[in-house]
Amino acid sequence: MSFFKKLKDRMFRSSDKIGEGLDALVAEGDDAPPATPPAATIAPAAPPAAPAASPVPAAPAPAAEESKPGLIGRLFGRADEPRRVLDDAMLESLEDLLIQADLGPETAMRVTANIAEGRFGRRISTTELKQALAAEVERIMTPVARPLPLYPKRPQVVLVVGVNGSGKTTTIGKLASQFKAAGKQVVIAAGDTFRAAAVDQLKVWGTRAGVPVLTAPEGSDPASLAFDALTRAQAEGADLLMIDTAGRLQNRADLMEELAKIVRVIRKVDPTAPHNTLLVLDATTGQNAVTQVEIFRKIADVSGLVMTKLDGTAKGGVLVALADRFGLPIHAIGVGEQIDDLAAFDPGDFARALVGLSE
Ligand SMILES: Nc1nc2c(ncn2[C@@H]2O[C@H](COP(=O)(O)OP(=O)(O)OP(=O)(O)O)[C@@H](O)[C@H]2O)c(=O)[nH]1
Ligand SMILES: [Mg+2]
Repeated sequence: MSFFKKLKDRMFRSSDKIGEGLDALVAEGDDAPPATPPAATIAPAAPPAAPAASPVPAAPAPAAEESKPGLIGRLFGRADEPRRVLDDAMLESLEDLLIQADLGPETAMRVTANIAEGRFGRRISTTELKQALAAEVERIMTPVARPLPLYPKRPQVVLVVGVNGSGKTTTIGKLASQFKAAGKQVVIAAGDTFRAAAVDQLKVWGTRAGVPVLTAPEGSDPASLAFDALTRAQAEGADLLMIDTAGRLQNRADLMEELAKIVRVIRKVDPTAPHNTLLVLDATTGQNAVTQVEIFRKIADVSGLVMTKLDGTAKGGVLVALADRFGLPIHAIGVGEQIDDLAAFDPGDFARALVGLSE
């Protein structure tokens, strides 16, 4: 199965939400009788008077070959597609739809304005609208789609931060497995010394990935574990050290101090560490992810994002808001709980999956 197919299948809830929303949006203002009996359309055709709400005159009648289900129409398979004049009312509904899909008000407004440009007053089909939206989303996402950079510096230290349950430990396991498969020597430090279960969970992932996990007794200082782990990773000539952390955002001052101390202490071993600080975000939290980025950028020097749980959420659109607002690199996306359910972020695939377009 191609990755696009997998992504689209997994992101079905976001895709459905936006895709179906766009279908309904166009169908509800469809101003032309369908070429086939009405049974073929999902929504009842709107009365012909609908475009009267438009403050601008309707676009000139479409070319004859467009309105007839002729050869061209059949070739492109769109003869029956509903069309609607892109007017103010439709743009407003589009903006609302994008806000509901978690793109956030500012991004939704900008995207809507860009879609209006050059198309306002024209009769637009659902496919054209989806393509325009996908192009906008892809344009926003392209600059941030960057895999985790690998430096010649050994060991490269990757500090992984994020709120409770966002998927830090799982993501470390998945990343470790990918880097291991790519021939890198990886070490994991179980810096979440707060809970014994967290250490056990990381050990399971270490075994799955075939990567050593360095641990410390429950309740011990995560900074001293990080120090030991980096010293050992250096001695062993490891390529990559990933440090897991606890995500107790309930107590921001504690967490801030804990992360700052980890950084301070590992810099005694390597003044350039950490080389990356990955913020792991849970897509199901929607707009809350925006707040999390703001907070963690203050607490830690976040260098990139991983968005988890894009499978089975209708809130995947928040990734567009994050890209538009912060421009932080998106290194990978999580689309499931298994070891190979972490993918490089492909802006084109993501955009098409998000709006419900096929490959
Ligand atoms: N569906 C899905 N579940 C995920 C994904 N990533 C992580 N999870 C699940 O989310 C839950 C929390 O993941 P963890 O990796 O334990 O999260 P954490 O950030 O380490 O959590 P704490 O250690 O409590 O701060 C687990 O049940 C994971 O299996 C994903 O991409 N998709
Ligand atoms: Mg964890």
